Amino acid sequence: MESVLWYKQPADIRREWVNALPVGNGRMGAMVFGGTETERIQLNEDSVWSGGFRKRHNLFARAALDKIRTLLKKGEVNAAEDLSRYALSGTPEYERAYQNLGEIQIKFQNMPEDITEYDRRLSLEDAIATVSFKAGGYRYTREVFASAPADVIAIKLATDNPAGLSFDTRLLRPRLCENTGTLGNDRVYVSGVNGGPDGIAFNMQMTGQAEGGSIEAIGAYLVFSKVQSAVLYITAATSFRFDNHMGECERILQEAKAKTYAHHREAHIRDYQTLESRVSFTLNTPASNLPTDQRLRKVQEGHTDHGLMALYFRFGRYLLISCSRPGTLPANLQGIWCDSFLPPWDSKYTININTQMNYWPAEITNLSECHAPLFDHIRRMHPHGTETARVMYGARGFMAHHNTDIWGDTAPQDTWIKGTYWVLGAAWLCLHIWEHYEYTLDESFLLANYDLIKDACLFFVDFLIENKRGELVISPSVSPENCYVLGDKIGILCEGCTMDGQILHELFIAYEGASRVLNRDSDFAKTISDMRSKLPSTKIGKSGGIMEWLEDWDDAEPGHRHMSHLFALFPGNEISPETTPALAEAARQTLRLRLESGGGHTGWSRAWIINFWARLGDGNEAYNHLHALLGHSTLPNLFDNHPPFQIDGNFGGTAAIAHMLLQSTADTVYLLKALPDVWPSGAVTGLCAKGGLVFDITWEGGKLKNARVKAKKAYTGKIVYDGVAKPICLIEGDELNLL
Ligand code: FUC
Repeated sequence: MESVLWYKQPADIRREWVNALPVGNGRMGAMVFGGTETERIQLNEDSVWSGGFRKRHNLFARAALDKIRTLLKKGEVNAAEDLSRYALSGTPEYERAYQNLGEIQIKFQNMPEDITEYDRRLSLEDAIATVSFKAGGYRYTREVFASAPADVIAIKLATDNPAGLSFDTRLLRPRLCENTGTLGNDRVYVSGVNGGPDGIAFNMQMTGQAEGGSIEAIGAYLVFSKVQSAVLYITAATSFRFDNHMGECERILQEAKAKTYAHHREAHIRDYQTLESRVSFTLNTPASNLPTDQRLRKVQEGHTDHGLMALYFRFGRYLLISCSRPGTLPANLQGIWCDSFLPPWDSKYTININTQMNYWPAEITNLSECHAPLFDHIRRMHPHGTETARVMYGARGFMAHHNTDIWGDTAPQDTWIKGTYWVLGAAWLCLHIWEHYEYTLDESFLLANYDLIKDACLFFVDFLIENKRGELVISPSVSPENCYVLGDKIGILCEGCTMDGQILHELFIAYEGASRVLNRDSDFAKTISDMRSKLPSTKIGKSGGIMEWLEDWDDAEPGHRHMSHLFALFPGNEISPETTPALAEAARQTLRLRLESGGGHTGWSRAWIINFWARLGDGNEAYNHLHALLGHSTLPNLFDNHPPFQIDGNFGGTAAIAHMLLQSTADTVYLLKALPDVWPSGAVTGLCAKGGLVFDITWEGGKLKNARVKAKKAYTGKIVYDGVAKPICLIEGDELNLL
């Protein structure tokens, strides 16, 4: 199995952050550059954001809503858009930004310049980044890992040079830092408050241990002289979680130092492997002896490298394990890895697809617990989202617009008509609650989060209006983030669009399901079911594709990266070749048209496209776009490239590979539905299906060879392979071969 990212040179210290290798324990992240004279390890902590929570509701919204709706009804779209900009935008318009925490700098003394046998790698087997080289005839090694059990970044440096290793190291925050200094004779710290008096205060600390030689704390430096090996432990904490965040750092480091490095290393590997080893994937291709960046370059030149695809899949799971663990904040636009103080889109949560895409691999690739931070965050958003619903729209229930931040802010972000006034953020996020339930059948989880789904529905009970055809629609609405041709004008806002109906359909189905499972609120469920029957349905337009709006308007941007009107194909379930063949064919046509006009140019968009083809059962197309994802939208360290780096494509691509091999609805599992011809043999273990099933599958000569299923819960349904359905009925704990 592919297990390592490796390179023959350090990541360039000045520019090439995206060459550095990521480690993370969910809460803290580090990017390892692997320099020889100096080492730089850039650091993140998930709650280092700028500024506190603000109420940003536009108090003119409620009064303007009817006027905006009337203008849209009368076709005065641009006037409706202007009024929305004035009356619906947040005041102020921006949410908070995620930020760089800082970095560790290590400066080696008297390091000989004749570097040979340089090797930098990240092992996905044990989640340890290593650097190794020879200088002056002696071996120098370094390893870095982010331990979840010990809550630290751990670094070990060693040499076989009898003269030992001498270096100084410090923690650095290049901006927005208040204090730095020593704490005793083996610890240094950096602290500050981020973004004004109500901002998040942070503290980071580093302590060291030397074997042989000496260690001394001077100024803001730890100075190591002539040591045979040295260990560094780094941690950080903020006021987001702890009043005494400095004390928290102290406690963590004291506990870290009380145990040996070997103990931490072993505990880390055990912890990581508990999650990682659940799934394996191999395409039986010969192992490559090329470094990862060279393999990627070859793919960019058009060569195939199936092993690199398997590595990409494994890396996607590695990233999710490393940036989203129970108790942490959810993966943001960059997961947890961010070297900027003003990152692209604030590296926050864009919830009109990107955050959701981050979690597409969570259930199917057997990382269900890594999904938990998203649920915690929906809970964090809930009080703000009920206030936004009430204050801005005079509605009950829970809503969010197209972004949220560390505080769970739900007021609109930007004054950007194509994105800002979209009201389905909470609705789409709540589908993840239902998805988690469908995979795990965990009723206590569903009960604990039932109110979120219910309140997301309640908002639409008050907010939807009837259009001229008697359909229940959102107004103002937008099909993210596209626009349409309206005579000689371009329109963005409208009265209902296809995606609205599709998301609401899934939300209402989810709610009705939850109400049934938990035996609650049958009257309200009836209201929701009645509303569902009045939602606009997905229609086929004059192009033969799915209509993006309720009128058959032309796309003003036919190659747009968002394919919102295919939501029902993926991640939704309403369209499939098996249940709605005509709509599935129209979805194909939509994809063709979008792609002909240049669609799929961002990493995440390409990743979505792979999932669409997988859903349509077209493995060869899925493969072509997976190849394009690696060839056009992947950085040297295998991070997804929007451009710039944005992690959603990694997760969307990982989920897509899983969906090529296995897909499921509540009572049907499809095996190898989108297996490309160029993957004739392979094996995958540990993929999950809805209903609490776990599968190990092997195939040969392009045909299923074996499928073993384990039932975590009782299951009645069918398994479909090659168009043939086989009914199965399993009791909890059953494990059997299907062929
Ligand atoms: C949406 C996308 C952009 C980008 C941003 C973070 O607005 O349309 O491409 O991914 O989110």
